[in-house]
Amino acid sequence: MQRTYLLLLLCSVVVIVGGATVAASTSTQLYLPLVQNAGSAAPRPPTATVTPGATGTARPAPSATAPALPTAIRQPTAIPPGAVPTCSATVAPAGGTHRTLQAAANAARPGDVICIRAGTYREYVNFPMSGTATQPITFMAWPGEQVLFDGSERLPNPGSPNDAPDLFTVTGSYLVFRGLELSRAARSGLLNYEGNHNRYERMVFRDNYANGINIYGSDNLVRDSLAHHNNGTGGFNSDGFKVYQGERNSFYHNSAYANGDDGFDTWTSRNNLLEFNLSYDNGYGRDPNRSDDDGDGVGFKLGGLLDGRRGGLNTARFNVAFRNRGAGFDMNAGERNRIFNNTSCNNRLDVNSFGPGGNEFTNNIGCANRVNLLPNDVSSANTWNLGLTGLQFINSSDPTDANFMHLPPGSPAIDAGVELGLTFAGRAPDLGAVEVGLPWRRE
Ligand SMILES: [Ca+2]
Ligand SMILES: [Ca+2]
Ligand SMILES: [Ca+2]
Repeated sequence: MQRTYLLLLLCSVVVIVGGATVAASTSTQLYLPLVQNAGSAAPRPPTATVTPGATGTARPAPSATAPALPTAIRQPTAIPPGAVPTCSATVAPAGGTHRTLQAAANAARPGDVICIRAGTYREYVNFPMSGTATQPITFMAWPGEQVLFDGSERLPNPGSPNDAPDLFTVTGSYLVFRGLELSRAARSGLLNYEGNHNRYERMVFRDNYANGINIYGSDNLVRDSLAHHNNGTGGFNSDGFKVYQGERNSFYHNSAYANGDDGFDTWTSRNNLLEFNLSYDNGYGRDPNRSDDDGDGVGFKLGGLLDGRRGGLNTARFNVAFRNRGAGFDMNAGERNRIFNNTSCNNRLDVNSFGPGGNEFTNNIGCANRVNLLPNDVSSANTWNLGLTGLQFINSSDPTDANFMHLPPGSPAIDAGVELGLTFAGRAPDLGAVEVGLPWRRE
């Protein structure tokens, strides 16, 4: 009991940084909103320094070696070969309608479909144009072709990571991006800055210095996409899928792995929906022999507090967090999140909650039943409530296996959940992300 109290106390530490009250992990609080198109006068990160370990979640002890990370995952992203789309314009290195995506974007009008042929493109692209609700502008890879944007010709700025450009900067709304691979950016692969109602489908964000994709704005959707090895800044700001601020952004069927900080981090945004996502092996910086470049390593981080903006009211369901350096699910000073039917295994903690609380946890599997909850969190029908330990899975070691974290016949977690108004099979909902009798990543 005393131990629990001490943990809660530690996790509730609030630190004053530069006059602003901050209660969250160090990895994100130093990252301030940017003014776009500021040219050489790009804003600098705040000068305040924070001692690692002094804030928010207790950081795990440095690990001598990061786990061996997969370099490839079964590729869900490429657009399968098929019918040739009706294209308003084409982009191709050897010259379609345009040789650069920027030229095509500049000429695009609502309703246009810009088709991009195979190749490696070396351009940083701005998207200030907008479609409309009924006539979005689509930028898509040609079906069956690999379209790679490589940002390595511009260099990151290790001493001041925000003083570097993002590969794609999206300020427009009602845009659709499909099947594009964004890699090796000097900062993030894609910055959705104040753009709303944009859709990102079958994208790959990899090997970028900062985040894979970083969203400011509302009502955007990211689905069927990968974010991996975005790890240049370690704990500073290298998340796979990041929302900095905004509301009602949705993440479906995405996978995040081997990112330097967190797999998914909704920071100070609210009312986001995360469903059927996989997050594993996050929290290890680029150098496997150093731990001082490693981040928090949270699978799904659902809070954030900065300048009075508090994250929360997010819904996370049917997600899997596995083998992350930190907690599988961390409320990170967020409030009133709804955490339903998730699976958290082989993480430092299954769940970590601190802040004002009021979160709901229902039907979740925590393989170790190691959870830090607040007194006003509501927790029912989870493995830690039911005393279920030693759960078995058909596959519990390979996140790319089709049966990963699937319950075998006879598991005590089958039909052990309570009804939440969501689809289930059998007599009752199962515990965890994968309902026996239904595909995991269903619509
Ligand atoms: Ca983060
Ligand atoms: Ca490292
Ligand atoms: Ca069931």
